[in-house]
Amino acid sequence: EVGFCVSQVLLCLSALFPVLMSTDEVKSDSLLARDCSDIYASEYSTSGVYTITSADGAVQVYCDVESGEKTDRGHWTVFLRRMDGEVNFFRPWESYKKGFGNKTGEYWLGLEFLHQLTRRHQYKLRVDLEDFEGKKVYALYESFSVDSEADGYKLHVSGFVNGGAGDSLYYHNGMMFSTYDKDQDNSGSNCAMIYFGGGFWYNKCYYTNPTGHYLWENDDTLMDTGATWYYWKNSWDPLKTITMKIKRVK
Ligand SMILES: *[C@@H]1O[C@H](CO)[C@@H](O)[C@H](O)[C@H]1NC(C)=O
Ligand SMILES: [Ca+2]
Repeated sequence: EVGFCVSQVLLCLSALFPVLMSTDEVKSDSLLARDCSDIYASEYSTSGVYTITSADGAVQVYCDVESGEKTDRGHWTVFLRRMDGEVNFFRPWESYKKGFGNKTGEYWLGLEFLHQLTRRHQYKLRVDLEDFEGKKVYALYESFSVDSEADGYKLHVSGFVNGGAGDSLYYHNGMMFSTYDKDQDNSGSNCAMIYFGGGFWYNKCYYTNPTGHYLWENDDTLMDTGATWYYWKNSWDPLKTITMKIKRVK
């Protein structure tokens, strides 16, 4: 039997691993769903931009090794970063699906990639916030996943742990994703349009709008449209930095 296998390697392999041999399955297999944890395994020790593999090929991403408690450091794959207003976030569905921006600065990683990662493994979510006085807080969610495009890239987030930021995402749990050209929110109008936001899991409309206008300090005229996280200070003040990052649990 062994001798037979040696001469018929492909046939034997396909009998042993039918899933791996089917090209359709390979494309969506977890083998191709990589994140910063895989980089970490091959020894990186500083935060920065790394190349990981996705179903669509190589993707650059910012890996964060600084966040988290001592026992919980590293491995964070950043999927949203706001820090200086250099990137325009008022973009259409296609952009939010595929990702855009500058991996050393502000960017959105892409909904399809988020879906491909979170459909195969369990992830947690961490949101880091900083205000213009340099104060920092965070919110942690023990579970985070994003449904397929056919299901509107619906958000599932639970297991809130308060790092001082309060829970602004509860209101967005179970919502589909919306952009100005794809209204899947619960509002009678179009949240992305009326607040000039980017794309988000808008409800009716939001308690956080991390893809909103980047505003330096508080400008009274535009205050309600900024990149904000309401439950930190019970205010709509814009924030200096917002990053959303995920980490594989298992
Ligand atoms: C990317 O963002 C960083 C930080 O804001 C900036 O220094 C750099 O010039 C940007 N690169 C490009 C190509 O825009
Ligand atoms: Ca609507």
